[in-house]
Amino acid sequence: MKNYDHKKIEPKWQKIWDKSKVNIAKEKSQKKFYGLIEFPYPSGSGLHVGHIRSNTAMDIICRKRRREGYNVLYPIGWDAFGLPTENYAIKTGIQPAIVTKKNTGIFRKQLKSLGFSFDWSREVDTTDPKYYKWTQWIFLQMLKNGLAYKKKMAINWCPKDLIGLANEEVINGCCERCGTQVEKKEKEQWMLAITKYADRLDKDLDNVNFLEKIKIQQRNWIGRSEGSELWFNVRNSEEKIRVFTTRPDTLFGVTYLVLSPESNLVQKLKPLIKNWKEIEKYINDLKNKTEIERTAVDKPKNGIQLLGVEAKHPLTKEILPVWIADYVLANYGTGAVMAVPAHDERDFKFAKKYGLKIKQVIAPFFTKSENSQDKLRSDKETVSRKTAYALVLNKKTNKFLCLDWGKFGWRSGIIGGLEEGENFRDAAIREVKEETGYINIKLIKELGGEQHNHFFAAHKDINRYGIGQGFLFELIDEQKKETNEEETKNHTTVWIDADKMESWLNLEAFKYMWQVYKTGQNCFTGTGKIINSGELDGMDSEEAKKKITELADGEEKVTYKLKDWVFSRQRYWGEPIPVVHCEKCGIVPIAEKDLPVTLPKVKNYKPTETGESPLAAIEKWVNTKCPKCRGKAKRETDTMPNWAGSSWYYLRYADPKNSKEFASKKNLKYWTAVDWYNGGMEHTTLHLLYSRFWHKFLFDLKLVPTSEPYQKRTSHGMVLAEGGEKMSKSKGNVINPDEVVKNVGADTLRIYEMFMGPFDQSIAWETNNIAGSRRFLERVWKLQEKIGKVASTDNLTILLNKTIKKVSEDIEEMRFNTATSSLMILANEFEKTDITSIKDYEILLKLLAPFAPHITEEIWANLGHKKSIHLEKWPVFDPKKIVSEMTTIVVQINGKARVTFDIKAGSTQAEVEEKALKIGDVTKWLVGKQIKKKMFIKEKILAIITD
Ligand code: ANZ
Ligand code: ZN
Repeated sequence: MKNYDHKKIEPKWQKIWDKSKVNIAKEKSQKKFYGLIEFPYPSGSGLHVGHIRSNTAMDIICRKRRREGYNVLYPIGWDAFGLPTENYAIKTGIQPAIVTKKNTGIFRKQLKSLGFSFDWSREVDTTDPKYYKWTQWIFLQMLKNGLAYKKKMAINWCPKDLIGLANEEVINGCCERCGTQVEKKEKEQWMLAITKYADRLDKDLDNVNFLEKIKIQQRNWIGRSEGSELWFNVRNSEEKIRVFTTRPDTLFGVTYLVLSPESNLVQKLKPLIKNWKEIEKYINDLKNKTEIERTAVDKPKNGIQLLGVEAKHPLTKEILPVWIADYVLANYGTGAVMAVPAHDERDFKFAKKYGLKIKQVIAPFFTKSENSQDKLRSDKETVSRKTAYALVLNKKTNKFLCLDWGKFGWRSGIIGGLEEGENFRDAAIREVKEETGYINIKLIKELGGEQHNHFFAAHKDINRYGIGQGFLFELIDEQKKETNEEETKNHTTVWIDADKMESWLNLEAFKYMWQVYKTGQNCFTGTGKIINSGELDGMDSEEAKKKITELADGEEKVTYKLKDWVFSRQRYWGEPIPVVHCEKCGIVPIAEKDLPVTLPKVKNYKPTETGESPLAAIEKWVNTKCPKCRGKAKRETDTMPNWAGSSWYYLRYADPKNSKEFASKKNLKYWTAVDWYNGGMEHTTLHLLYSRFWHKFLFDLKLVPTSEPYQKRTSHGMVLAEGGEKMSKSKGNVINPDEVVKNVGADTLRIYEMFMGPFDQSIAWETNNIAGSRRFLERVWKLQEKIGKVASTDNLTILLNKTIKKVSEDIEEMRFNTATSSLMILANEFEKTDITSIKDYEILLKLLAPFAPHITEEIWANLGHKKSIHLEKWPVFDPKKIVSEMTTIVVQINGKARVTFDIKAGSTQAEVEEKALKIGDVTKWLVGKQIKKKMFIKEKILAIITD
């Protein structure tokens, strides 16, 4: 037999498949499957081994689907606009279109050498004017429908790349591409109103099958927030301060207001402000700080009071100071905050730092407990009582003084009711003395403010509503007096180690105080009962949200973190935005019949120093006629961001050559939505959101048949360089897939990348391990020598069926590594036999074919088959043949598990008993006893009861 020669086999079959058009998708009356991968950016460095990992994965899925009877579309194309190509053009003077053509040529050849079952007839290229004509057309529809607009705004400006960046392209205040510190620059920008779709982009995630982590990322990015808009009148002014709050229930706890330093209101209030010089300086100093620096949880917040400005509380009419502070952002909510330091951590820290008032208005409320005795009883009345709680620390021993309530089941600190005219603190001190005898204690601090507890008090036989407050004390010395028996009859005093307290305490009141003590946090951010809020006292805080909003004449509101999408770039290599600026008519869209607006050839690709696009310098192109009045007009010179073309490419695949529409209704109806889209986690927030937005817009225009583009979305981990770093040219650690294909073959590379580790995790490349994958394929090849027409053994039949099941399920769950390893195990077992049954071997080949399409096709042909293995039905397993051979029985004697043993699966009670009663560790429990009863649960338990 010939040796396994991948160099011959692989190109041979690639040619045959190409000719026979097996992977060309047609719109047929047959169930369809549309599998999608993120189309690559054809960079100058060629295909990355990471591309191969995700492409192979979807290739396997698509190949399996075809063999399950689906009509499959697995397309490929180029997301080819972008900075690296443009920067290369700047350096070399070579036109980006030419560079792109060269790079896509390289990518195409590389992808073809890997045997992916792409439908190459549907290739798309976002930089092809026939393609971007439709990108421009969709933009014009957005313009027509009020979703595209121009706005002067401070954009993120990279002083090195001379380009405006979207927020998402700024990483830790620096340019995503070059790492330079980003500056703010005012510029007229094209914007897309994605925020108009924010609610649907959030809500409709319920209806798609995306990985949970992907949904979470989308939701976080959209940042839906339900709350209320409330307002405060400014004294001696017509102005109002409007605030957005998620906690209107805390309105009575507002002790000051904070405006964003950039807020227009600050300018409007200038006449009232007495310290304007300082305010102005504060605002100017902030200009160089990024949003992230300003709002990061761990950064200290600072602010300054607007002296002379005072606001009126809408309900209490109290006068409140007004501040500006860095942590309040101009473009979120209303750009102003009502500060509630008792219930918001940021406000709390701020109030502590500047000595501002703190007023508690929500009491934590506990009514469930670990101790079932405390459950409220409907037959008992509720008696309300003020209660003091104390934790007493002995610093010498690091133990806390506690009470063990014996039969009542409580384990608490010191606890007791207030007497007539007494306050919480005095009651706490008195109770410590009376209940424990320790007389010399000092107050350290309050713990957590007012809290409410509703429970059944067994020692008094009533339901109790406790309004309590807790304190921390330290023992000054260990001097003690006699305690009164009446005071101590229900409990004993115990000292508990500090590190045992958390698990020892079982009263909610104390568990809460313990948390406050341990975390040092005196600000309660949860929900509970309203206090210190006039007529609303006693209400559930959740209920109070609506009520207070009404009382204060506010409005319920939903706010989103998502911002509108900055859609212009001042660069050459992007889709020209298809409008003109007419001296008379203003902004006028190009007529649809005149699309595409194509990119002119230029000599110099450098952005102009003003930051205009290089297009601005080409007068012949810029100067044009107004489509409306035929008068003089100038073309828009901004281009679209490289997220534009990728927002709809999956639609173009449905009908890539159409010159009348972006795709025909008929084809879109057939192929959309995409059944399964796999891509990187780095595209989960932006690309995924942008394309869902465009799709919904087109759906609203009735141009696509579904409201969501992708039914299912999964993600892959990256392939890292050896040692775990990112592969990069500068580090010289990039693996060239061409070398690997040449040396060991595409099939080996595919197997290696599937076997290297869990698909959703990033894995480091290890050249040494490739040999193992190659050896596996060689062994599969060698098995041809020992096949014959023999019957399979029972064991092999079981293993074969299990392998079919495993590989089938693993592919669906993207567990390609375990699928591959079970194929390896099967091949091992075949090697152990003298003659391998042809039938069994063929099943191995059929399962292996999606992973290693060339070698399996070659062997298949060697075996005499005329039709391609990739057209064979996907194997199905026989459920009867995969019952596991052995099962474990537990023998219980009088309710206690005594022995376990293994027996053939499916054994009867009689068979199990026979074996069990021969085991010494079973019979020893039965000596001299009468068996009264036996119970049997198949494949699990044999229970024996004796007298
Ligand atoms: C009063 C309050 C009391 C608040 C309380 C919270 C807790 P999310 O959930 O992220 O939407 N806020 C509102 N606008 C802001 C802005 N422009 N810059 C910074 N912070 C702003 O956050 C909403 C909360 O963030 C709002 O609710 C407001 O503080 C603050 F116990 O109002 B809250
Ligand atoms: Zn005009």
